[in-house]
Amino acid sequence: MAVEFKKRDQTRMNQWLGGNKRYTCLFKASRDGCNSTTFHNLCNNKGPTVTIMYNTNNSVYGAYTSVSWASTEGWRVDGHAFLFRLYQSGNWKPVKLPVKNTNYSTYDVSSYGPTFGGGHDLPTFNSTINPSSGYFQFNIAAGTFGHSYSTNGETLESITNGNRNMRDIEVYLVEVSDKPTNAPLEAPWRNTPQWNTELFEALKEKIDKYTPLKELKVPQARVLLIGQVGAGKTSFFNTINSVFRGYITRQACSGNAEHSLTTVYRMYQIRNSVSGKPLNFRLHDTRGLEADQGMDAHGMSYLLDGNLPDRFQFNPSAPVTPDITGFVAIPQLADKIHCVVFVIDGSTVDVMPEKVIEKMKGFQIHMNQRGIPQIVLLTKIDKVCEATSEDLSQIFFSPVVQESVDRVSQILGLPRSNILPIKNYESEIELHANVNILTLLTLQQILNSADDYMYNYLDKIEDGKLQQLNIRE
Ligand SMILES: Nc1nc2c(ncn2[C@@H]2O[C@H](COP(=O)(O)OP(=O)(O)O)[C@@H](O)[C@H]2O)c(=O)[nH]1
Ligand SMILES: [Mg+2]
Repeated sequence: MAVEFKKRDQTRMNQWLGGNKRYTCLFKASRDGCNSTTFHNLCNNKGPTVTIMYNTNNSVYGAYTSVSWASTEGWRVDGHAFLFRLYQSGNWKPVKLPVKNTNYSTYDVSSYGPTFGGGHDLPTFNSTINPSSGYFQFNIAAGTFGHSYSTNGETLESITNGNRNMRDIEVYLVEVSDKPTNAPLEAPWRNTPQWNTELFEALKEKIDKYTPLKELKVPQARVLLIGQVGAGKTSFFNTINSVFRGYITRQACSGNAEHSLTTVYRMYQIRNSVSGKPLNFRLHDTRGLEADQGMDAHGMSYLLDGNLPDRFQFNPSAPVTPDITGFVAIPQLADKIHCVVFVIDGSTVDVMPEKVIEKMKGFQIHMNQRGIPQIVLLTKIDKVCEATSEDLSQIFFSPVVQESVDRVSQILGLPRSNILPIKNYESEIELHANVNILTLLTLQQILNSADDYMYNYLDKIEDGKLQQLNIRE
């Protein structure tokens, strides 16, 4: 998890402080040095501040004081001060602990860093701490948690994991802002055509008529959906299916289960609602991308190469081998995966387990070797941004959504244009025009990527690097 005060955190801080604020970083230990003199030089007499600490367990917590730091060499009185936690071991668990003994809100002493409570409730450092192994080990011992601040059932352990190794400590100046931090942007962060019925009809018709490159004689583009259990893979298929059927369908079973409901490898078809004929792409829905369960790199290679049959039953305790029933020994280009779609729950991007990220990156190596384009679907975007949840057409004006997209692009090393935020149908019983449009815009991008793969394939054939034999006649 990155060490930064994110939009979501700022929104929560605004709620706690009551009103929109502007946050300016005055002190950052990793940049300025973890030194009490530097801290006071940079932060004294500036105004209200919020101190944020990031420990090596990915817990993020800190304190707010409305009183300026000033090296008064004593305790300060502040009835507005509070301690808080934002994340506990990487999980978003915000809690606010208001001051109860206001005489001891902060310990404002020149040889001390930002220190809170007479206990000290939340100790930090004095003098200088030099970083070792990439963190700062705080040198003030834990005092009496709950001395000056309410505990609200929390303990020092539940706030700090008893961990005093800090990746960073930051102090932000808090000022009143006339602009809400998550106010819609003036210009969209990504341009799309005007969302209206004409766009919807045009996209639907285009996808209805979609055919992969004729020269390659591939009847259907194959798109692999891969992601953690509950990310929204099956819902994405159901959403597309609903758009083309013209009503909400839950043909494929979706839902939150401890382990993937989808242990069977399915290659779903979407059909034209009038003719009933399948459209020229398939969505392959795989079991979850779990840290310990799910698929290994070997299984992934078979999947990408088209060796595994429809309805193949994954067994987490037995690796895939060519002995399995229905193994496609000599897959054709038509059987291979032409585009991979990582499906990521947009509302939990910040807390994606390191192991899952590693696993995805491991898979990416195999995809890159094969030249398979990769797209990321950021699902549940309605849970990320309230404005977007109320009106999906705000999605490209949302700074929160933009931030999530940037983040995922960084994590997976994919261009931002490959990261597509979406909202699936989940509890709706009726179609919505904007959900339909966003779904089709997204699907269009996916099919374009599958085409990119096929154009590259054609280039390779024409360069004589591949044998035409690989194409099913
Ligand atoms: N709010 C919201 N919920 C979603 C969205 N997509 C999926 N869900 C819900 O997330 C849960 C898991 O979805 P599912 O498609 O079964 O995930 P899978 O395991 O990746 O196939 C279900 O309860 C869905 O209703 C979305 O875009 N927004
Ligand atoms: Mg599923």
